[in-house]
Amino acid sequence: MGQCRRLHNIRKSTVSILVLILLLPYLRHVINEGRAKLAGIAKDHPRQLVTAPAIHVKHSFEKEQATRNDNNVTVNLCPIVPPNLIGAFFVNMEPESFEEIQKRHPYIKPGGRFQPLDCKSRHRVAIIVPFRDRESHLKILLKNLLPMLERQQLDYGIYVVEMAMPTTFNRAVLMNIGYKEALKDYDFQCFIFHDVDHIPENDLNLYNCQRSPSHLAVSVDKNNYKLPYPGAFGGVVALTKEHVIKVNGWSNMYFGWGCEDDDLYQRIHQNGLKVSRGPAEIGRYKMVKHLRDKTNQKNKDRANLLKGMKTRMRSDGLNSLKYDVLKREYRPLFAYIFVRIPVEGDTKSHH
Ligand code: UDH
Ligand code: MN
Repeated sequence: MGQCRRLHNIRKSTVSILVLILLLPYLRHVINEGRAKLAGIAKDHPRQLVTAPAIHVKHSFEKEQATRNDNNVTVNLCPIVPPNLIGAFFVNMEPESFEEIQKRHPYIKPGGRFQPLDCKSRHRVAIIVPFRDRESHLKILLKNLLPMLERQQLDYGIYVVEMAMPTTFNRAVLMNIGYKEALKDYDFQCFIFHDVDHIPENDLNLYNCQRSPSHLAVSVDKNNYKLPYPGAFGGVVALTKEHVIKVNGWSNMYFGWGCEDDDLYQRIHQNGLKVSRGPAEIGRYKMVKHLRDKTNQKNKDRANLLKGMKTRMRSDGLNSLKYDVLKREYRPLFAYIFVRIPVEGDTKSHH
């Protein structure tokens, strides 16, 4: 009897273990969903807005006053919290022609300039996009970004800065050029330096500037929505005009891939500023999948350049920027600036 009972128990436990093993994937799924819900992230269905907009709201340093728009009609300053934000939105990764995108945004002016119609924006923002041979990425970006910028009630302009071939790509120098060229058009106060392949997923990620420079691309799908390292400053960052001036812009010396963003991060800290970051569930991006570009190979010198950044930062940056503008066009959805930059990287490599 005792033996039978033991046998029965063994059978019973074998059965429950089997059942457990079979259920394991399902249980894991339930736990993950629970976790995701807690974090405000759900995977395959529309994500609900669980975080109040107030978290990421930034101060306005301007006086609240009625003013006049283009048609000379008095309008009020836009509300501090834009009223039409929707939080997480579905990203559409299919490229679409610029003409189709333009049709949905009839209020955008040549050069990709926009202002809210019924109120005066609190933020004059230039979005600087470093670019070479990524037209499909640009289409995906604009398609998803423009509606979000409008909902955020920004007074914005988009600057696509392309580097002429065959020089090795230099992302940072294009950022500096975008900054300078944008200021020739308008008194922008805030600069969003934006990789063309980073597609935002949440409109609570406000494209404006705060007292501190901020890292906006906090969680990117290619990094499993995790910050790759604590000092990461890649993808999309926001700096005021004053911040850019204070740090002498970006270094011009990083030809090829890597470390130019870390250099800027260190410039910020060397100049007594700090980087701020919003919550990961808001600073979410999808990166368009791509291979390494032939003219943007890993920069073998990047670690050394970064090591010497402190001694160079006062002389290498906005104040040493050299470039020729080959084309400057106010296209319907963005200002296009085509530039050639002197190839210090190449001349150096001859020695
Ligand atoms: N960019 C261009 N054209 C280029 C190179 C870079 O437009 O030829 C710009 C673009 O805005 C891009 C940014 O520079 O988003 C950063 O470059 P990247 O996207 O090449 O950098 P990332 O770190 O990729 O994403 C590095 C190569 C990864 C290869 C992965 C293979 N699985
Ligand atoms: Mn990329």
